[in-house]
Order: sequence, then structure tokens, then C-alpha cells
Amino acid sequence: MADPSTLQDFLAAHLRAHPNDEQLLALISDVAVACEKLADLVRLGELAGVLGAAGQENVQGEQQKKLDIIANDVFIECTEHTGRVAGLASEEMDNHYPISDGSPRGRYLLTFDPLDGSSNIDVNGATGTIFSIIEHVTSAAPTDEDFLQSGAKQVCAGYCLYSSASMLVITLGDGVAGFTFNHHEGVFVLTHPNMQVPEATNEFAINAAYSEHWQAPVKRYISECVAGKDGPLGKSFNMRWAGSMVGDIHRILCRGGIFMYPLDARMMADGKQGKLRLLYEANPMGMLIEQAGGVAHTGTSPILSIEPEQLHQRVPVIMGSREEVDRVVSYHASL
Ligand code: P6P
Repeated sequence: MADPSTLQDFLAAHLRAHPNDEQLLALISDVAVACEKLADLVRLGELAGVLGAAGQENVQGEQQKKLDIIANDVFIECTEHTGRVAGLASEEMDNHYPISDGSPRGRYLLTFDPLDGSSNIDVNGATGTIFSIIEHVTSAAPTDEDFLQSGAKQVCAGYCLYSSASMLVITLGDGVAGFTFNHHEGVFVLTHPNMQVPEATNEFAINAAYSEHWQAPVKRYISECVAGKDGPLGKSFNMRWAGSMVGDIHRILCRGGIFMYPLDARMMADGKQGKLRLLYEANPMGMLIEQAGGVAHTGTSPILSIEPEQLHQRVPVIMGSREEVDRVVSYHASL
């Protein structure tokens, strides 16, 4: 048979090889429909009246954009009545979202950041949706605690990037595939069948505005990068920072790089362990990066091995090209 050409062909091919995954693959299709709706809204921007602040904060203490709330509602609408999910959890909701009694409860728990990088939305920058799927391990209605499973337990992870093109990138644990959204046909086309992170890179992504707050291993690494070819790393580096984890991780999946949102003194003063959230940012992106041959780490432990303790738990994030992530991890070890 010819290689799968659309998301539906790809999922059908996976089903033939994994007949027990029917409900999971149907859920991925539901998520894709939600992403299509968001891609259309993002593409219209002000013409759809979706820009600007919502005038309220989320559980993270962040000012919500209108589209943060719309995106969260779209995900709920596209998944809660399908009989595929037992519960939902989102960056935008304090606790998990129970499936209403009128709807059948499915096998899976869906965790998502409905609009990652939303501070970019009003300036037409890259944004995205990040999602993670795990199995609900009991027959009872889920509690927040049921979502607290390590990243190694994910059965699917992915994101949809809303940028010059909208792209859905997913893994089911056997590699990473990228699909470009054809807005005219309303279909995700398989354009990047086997995404791989190059082992070596000369591009780092970090918000350098916080450099005074970084810990010693990160300060050492970035200073070595900017020292260029006459420095200890013997090569010149470039820096990119998209302000959206989806934008940065997509670039790294395409051409390599190291993405860092490390623990810093500001966060420690606030009693936080990082900025990015484990369940719906670090874990799904970590599965994608590792499935593509990269490394996902906090600096002191592999991200996918962390046993979550809270729904909105934050962790330091260092992920991307193996050579550079391993180097930063070695600097943390030699502290
Ligand atoms: P800063 C977006 O708010 C986000 O959670 C990630 O998508 C992004 O990488 C990071 O925060 C940007 O953080 O501090 O540079 O605005």
C-alpha cells in the first residue's frame, strides 16, 4: 500500500497494526477537529473578534486572552460527549473537568494547554495547542490524582502549531509524524513522516532576559555558547526564542537545537520548580523530542520519569539535540 497521505490514512494504518487502539485513534481525530477549528480562528485573528484580553486570570495567575478561553471551550466541546475520554485537564482549569453523567466515559484522560504562547496572539506570533493522552486506569469517575501519571505512561502526545502553516505533530510511541493543515480541503496532510532531532546543533533557545537569575550550570553553558568558535565549545551559536514552546520545539524537531526554560532564583523565591507545566507542556513535548531521538531533562532528572504530585506542577525544562542536552546535564552533575 502507498504511504499514508493524510492523518486519517495514518491513523487507519496504525489501527491495522494495533486493533485495540480504535478508541485512542478516534480521540486523536477528535483532537484534530478541535485543532482545525482553532487553526481557522487563529488565522482570522481580529476578523473573528478573538484577540485581546479576557479580563480574568487563570489558575496559574496569568492574564487570560479571549482565545485562551475559547480554545479551552473548543477542546471540551470536541471531546466531552464522544465516549472516548473519562476526564479532561487543562492549563486553563483549576481542577480536572469531569465528563457529565449524561455522556459515556471512555478509556482515556486528555490533558492539554489549549493555546500555548497566547501572549503572541495579539501580535500575530506563533501559538499552538499541546496535548497528552494517558489511560484512565480504573472504572470509577476520575479524580485529579488519576491524571498524576509519569510522562512515560503517555500513549499519545502532540501539538498543533498555528503559524505560517498550521501543523499537527504527533507520536503514538513509534516515531513522530507531522501533518500540514490544508485549509482549503479541511484536511491534515502527512508532510513530515519521520521527524528526527539532529544530534548536534549550534542553536539555543532561552529567554536571556533572565540570565542574572540562572543557576551556575546554565550560566556556564550559555556563556560557552556565546564565546563562539574561540570558546570551549569550538563553534559559533545562534539564538532563537519564539515566546511559544510549540514554536521553539517545532523548529528543534525540524532542524535541531536546545530549548531551555531552567529553574532560576526568581522561581525559587516564589517556591516554584520552574515555569513550564509538567503534565501538559514538558511531558508531551518530552515524549515527542525523545521519540525523535532527542533528550528531555530537567537538568537533574529525565522529564518522562518524574512522578507528578500536582495537576499544575511546574518543572525546569532542557530538551532537544542530544549532544547539547547531555552537556548541560553533565554541568548540573558537576555542581
Ligand atoms: P517567557 C508561553 O507562555 C510559555 O508557557 C511557553 O510556551 C514559552 O516557551 C514560555 O512560556 C515563554 O516564557 O518568560 O519568555 O514569556
